[in-house]
Amino acid sequence: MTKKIRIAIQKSGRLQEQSVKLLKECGLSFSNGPNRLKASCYSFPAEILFLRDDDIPQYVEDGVADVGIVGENVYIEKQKEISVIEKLDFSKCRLSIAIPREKEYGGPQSLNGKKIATSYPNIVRQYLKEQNIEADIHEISGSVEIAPGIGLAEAIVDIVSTGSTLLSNGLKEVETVMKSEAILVSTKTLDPEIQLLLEKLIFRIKAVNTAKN
Ligand code: PRT
Ligand code: ZN
Repeated sequence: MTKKIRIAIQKSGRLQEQSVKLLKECGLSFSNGPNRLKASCYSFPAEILFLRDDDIPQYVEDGVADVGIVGENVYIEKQKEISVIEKLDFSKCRLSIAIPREKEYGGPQSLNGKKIATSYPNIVRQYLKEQNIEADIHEISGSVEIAPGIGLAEAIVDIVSTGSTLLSNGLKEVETVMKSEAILVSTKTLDPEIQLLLEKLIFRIKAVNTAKN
């Protein structure tokens, strides 16, 4: 029996639709009902695993999935021993610092001694270290944008796409910490048969993305 490459994608959320679309454009057909955890492909030796995006780096590091599609922001935050194979050109966003609109911004150094709320503590810690800033990181898992309004923090670091969430919460974007887009990640060492399947897949992804640009 030929081996199958196991591909982890987001179960539901902002990455889901385009991850499915990309794989389908690469000729991988599978059914993705709302309650499925995995699906077999009819047309390519692959199995699709549907997971929360936060769990994908761990599954790939453990080799439960051979490859996965995640946002670069999640890849960097999770600090797992996995390889970045390809940038995928969708789900583009940035991780930015924002402060209350009425406050004056005096550069990164003005964050010294402040409280920063974020769902990305590792990325923020690294940024503060590089900038030589001592600030207090307050980790929260959702609705980060409400933190300044309720007195939990003086600044936030969160994902920004159009900026409308910041605007409607009375915040302004003052600094970009990192840019992000969807990426394909893989296990560090792959079985040779799976490696060949991955190379086929990468070839198709490149062809699909070149045709678009
Ligand atoms: O359930 P699961 O854990 O799988 O999903 P999730 O809720 O953690 O993630 P999801 O689906 O919201 O986002 C998945 C990935 O999409 C992120 O990790 C980013 O790489 C990417 N992405 C792209 C975004 C956005 N754009 C985005 N706008 N992720 C989140 N947002 C949110 C942001 O948190 C903020 O609340 O949208 C709001 C800002 O958007 P604007 O347009 O108002 O600026
Ligand atoms: Zn998530």
